[in-house]
Amino acid sequence: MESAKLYYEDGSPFSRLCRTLIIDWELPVETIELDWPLSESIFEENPLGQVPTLKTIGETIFPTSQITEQLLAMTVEPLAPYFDPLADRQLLITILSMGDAMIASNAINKSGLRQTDKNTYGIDILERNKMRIDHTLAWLEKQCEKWLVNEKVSVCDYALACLLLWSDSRSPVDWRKHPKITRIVEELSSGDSFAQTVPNPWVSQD
Ligand SMILES: N[C@@H](CCC(=O)N[C@@H](CS)C(=O)NCC(=O)O)C(=O)O
Repeated sequence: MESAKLYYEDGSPFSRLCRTLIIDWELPVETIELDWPLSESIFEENPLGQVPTLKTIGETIFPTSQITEQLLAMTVEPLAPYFDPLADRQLLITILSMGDAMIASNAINKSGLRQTDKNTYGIDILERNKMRIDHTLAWLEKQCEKWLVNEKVSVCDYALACLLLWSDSRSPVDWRKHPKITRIVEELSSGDSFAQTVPNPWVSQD
């Protein structure tokens, strides 16, 4: 039977989350690396033109939150990281949305699109994204126990670690001022699935 395929890009933190889950949940999913910038053919798979994109028999799944739920559905027994979509969905989507803000600000900076004209929009987008990120991190730190969800490592911890490790090499965020978040990210970053998915700093730009 044809296996499911995950299209990913080496530097993408959203893709890294899916790749670590595939490794740690021991899933029969083939991972297919796409070059940066993504070719326009990705729009044939995903109308948003983004990775990660998961192709299973008869279905193409995105965005990342939906892919994590599909990957969970493919597991045969509960394995770390744990995930209860009903209970954890708001937390996961908030973390992933913070990631969207991080990626958007990085794209604005790297493509030279900083403000050059009068701002008639009412807010400074880069400043507002920075506030989103700072407030989300403070909110996460406040509700953190050992892990973001109780005493068990979850998909939310993995998502946060993928995004903050990405930020170190692309658009630095001062996340190390939060001790509980720092412990989570440092502990996860030394694990096998994170070691196997370290991006090449010289190849990908995103
Ligand atoms: N909200 C999306 C974000 C995915 C995303 O931003 N992917 C980036 C790579 S990190 C991408 O494919 N960018 C290519 C493009 O926008 O052209 C998700 O949750 O999957």
